[in-house]
Formats: sequence, structure tokens, C-alpha cells
Amino acid sequence: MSTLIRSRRVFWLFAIATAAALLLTTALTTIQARPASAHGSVVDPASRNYSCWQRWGDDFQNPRMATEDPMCWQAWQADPAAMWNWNGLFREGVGGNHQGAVPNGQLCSGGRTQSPRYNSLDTIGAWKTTAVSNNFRLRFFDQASHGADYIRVYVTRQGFNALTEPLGWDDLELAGQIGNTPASQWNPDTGGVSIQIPVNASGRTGRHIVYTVWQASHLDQSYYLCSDVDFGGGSTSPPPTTPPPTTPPPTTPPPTTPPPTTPPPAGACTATYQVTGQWSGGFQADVKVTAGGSPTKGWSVSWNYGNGQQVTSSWNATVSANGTLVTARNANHNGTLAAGASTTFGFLGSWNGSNPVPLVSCTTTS
Ligand SMILES: [Cu+2]
Repeated sequence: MSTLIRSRRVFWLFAIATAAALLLTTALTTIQARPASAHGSVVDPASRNYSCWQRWGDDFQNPRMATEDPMCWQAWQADPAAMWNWNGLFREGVGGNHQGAVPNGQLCSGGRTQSPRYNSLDTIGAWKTTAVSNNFRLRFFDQASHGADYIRVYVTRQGFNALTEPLGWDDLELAGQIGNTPASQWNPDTGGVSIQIPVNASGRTGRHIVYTVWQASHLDQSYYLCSDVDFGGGSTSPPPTTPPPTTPPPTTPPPTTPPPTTPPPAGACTATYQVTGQWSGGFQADVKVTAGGSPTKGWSVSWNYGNGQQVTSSWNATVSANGTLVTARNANHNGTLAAGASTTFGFLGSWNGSNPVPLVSCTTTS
């Protein structure tokens, strides 16, 4: 009898201990497996989804995109989350075998990671390009300060046709790389850190794809990013040999009208604020800054939050708050704007209750 009781007690003690261990393991796994809230991407030359987010994040329902930027349009139509999460195109647990994890034809979606979110990035077609020279610097932005075990930058071989061929590993040549570089060695950048990687892609002309693999120093997290570039000099034909025209220069005297002396208007910039995504307790917003009739050397945008909202992180601007007044100043790279030119910065914020769009004001600084 007593033996039976004891063995039952032992059984229950064992069962409780096992259940507790299981719960603890589950909790730990959940914590470890949860990705950091922000990661990174190639921002110059911009990766496909970062570039679509930059150009259209403010205006992603505009039907003009269908004709002006059809590859971005199909991506936004397929899943806007591919753009909102431009910093999250990664796989985990690849163990360095990138070619095993990412099949040919699926390089730009990281092997359809988080399918179907990024699948549209594999679509073949005329993605907008960034003009680069044969020796350029690729800028990688790391919002989470993961740093890198390594970053490898590949460029498609001369002769590869990005308008008709699916991208495969054998279309790529390694054109730049860095090794283990902790975030402390990257450059501080608004909302994270960035690093520039020299890329040598000699012999290329015209449209190409730059393919970047970032092995983040965070779990076993590998990022796969396609950037569309144009090396210029699209044709290799020699310069025209037509002799210069022999027409004498016109002898019309220059006009004598004095140049206008109207000073540029004060506060010569405008800003528009848009909430681009919102979820329980959090939101993402973009602010587009446009220079007025004269160029800017710097700018500052401010607004008041009347409902307790707070900016938690930002990019492409330095954001500070004083009570309810929020002020965003240009980052180093986007203070200079030509007359009429625009730039966009963005941020993540918290909210509770309501989150109306505030009135924003823009002033130029020097
Ligand atoms: Cu991350």
C-alpha cells in the first residue's frame, strides 16, 4: 500500500517536473527565435523592395505606378508587406550553404523566404535601376546593429540579360566583400549603423543585378538582396565621327533684362506626413520634404503630437522630442536638396487611443 502511494507520488513529481521543463524550454525557444524588430538592407544601390518602398511608400495606391514603375506595382499588388518589411528579407539556419537554401530563379526572394511575402521580387522585368560606375561603393544599412560575419557582393556577368533571364547563382561573380565586422566598426547612421563596401565590376555596361548576401552576426541570419543597377555606357559603339557643324555662332546680343531680384520665400520647404502602416500600439510614418524655389543646405520639420504618440526609431533624419513637440532634422546625406527636389524620412512610433495626422511645418537650415 505504502509502496503504491510512494510510486504514485514519484510519478506525479516526475510528471510535474517534466511539464515544467517543457514549458521553460518552449519559453526560451520563443524568446530566442523571435527576430529582432528591425534588421537591414542594401540602401545604395537600393534593393528591390527598399527602392519600391522609397519611391512609393507614401503613395502606394497611386495607379500611376502601374505604368511608371510596373515592377514595383506588381510587388505592391502581390503583398505590400514586402515593402513595409524591406529590412526583413532573411532566412535562418542556413549554415552558410546559401546555394543549397536559395534555388536558382528565387535569389531575389531569398528562396521565397516567408512565402509568399517576398516572392514578387523574383519577377523578371524592367526594375528601376540606380546608375553606378564600374567601381562603386555599396552602402549597407543595419537598423539592428547586428554587424556582419561577412557581406558578399556579387554582380551579374557581362552578357546576362536581366530583362529575360531568371537570376541563377552561375550568373554571378563575386565583386566585393568584407569579413567579420562587428557593428562597433560600422558608421553610426540615423536609426542604426551603415557600412560601405567597395565593389569592382569592371567590364560591365548597361543593366545588371547586384546581389548581396549579408550574414548578420545575429543567430544564423542570412539576408539576400537584389539591387538593379545600370553601368551606363549601355552601347559600346564608338563616338560619332560627324564633323562639328561649321555654322557660325549666332550674333544675337545677350538679353539685357536684369536677373530677377525676388528673394526665395522664407521657410522654403514643405513637408507632408503620412501614416504608412498601423497596428495595435504601433505605427510607421513617412514624411516627404520638398525644397521650394531654391536649393536647401539643411531642413527641419516639426509637429505636435496631441494624443501621446511617441517616435521610437527613425531613419534618414534625426528625430528628437521636447514634450509633445517633435523635431526632425536632415541626416548628413539628405540635407542638400535642389530647388523642387524631395527626400523622405520615416520612423516607427507608438500610439494609444487615436493617431491623427498632425500639422507639420518645414524650415530650411544652413
Ligand atoms: Cu535582425
